[in-house]
Amino acid sequence: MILVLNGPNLNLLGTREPEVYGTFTLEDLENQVEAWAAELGTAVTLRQSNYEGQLIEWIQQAAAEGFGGIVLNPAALTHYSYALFDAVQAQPLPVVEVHISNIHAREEFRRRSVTAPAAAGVIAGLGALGYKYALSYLVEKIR
Ligand code: CA2
Repeated sequence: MILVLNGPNLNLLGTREPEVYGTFTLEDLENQVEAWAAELGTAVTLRQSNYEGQLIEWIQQAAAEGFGGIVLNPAALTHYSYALFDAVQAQPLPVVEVHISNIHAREEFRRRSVTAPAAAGVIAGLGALGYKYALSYLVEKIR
């Protein structure tokens, strides 16, 4: 069972900046991720929050909830949240950090991820497909 977490403002997907984030909504993304999970023979739980503390609590509790891995798009928290870094670092599950856009091809402040060093790996710039590849990695890793 894999936990998929999306951070602040990702509930706004599909409402603007389609050239950066595509035209899909969060609901479209979540439906697509569920379909990919079914193809991979795994179950997913999808959550989104605009609150750093909520994401931290979900990460802290994930192993006890029975998840085997986490796909995490920390959104803008990526670039400054040492609290999120600590939460990822302090828990035992493999975490794949995913970004829809190529954060290295955008503003300077997006090029740094403070959370990435605590992750097993990072996928950026592949759009929604990044979630599929992250799931695929975790299914292999957890098996
Ligand atoms: O590319 C990604 O997935 C990001 O994590 C998305 C974050 C951004 O702060 C990161 O630098 C990169 C932002 C998500 C906000 O998405 C919106 C989409 C449409 C309209 C408004 C916000």
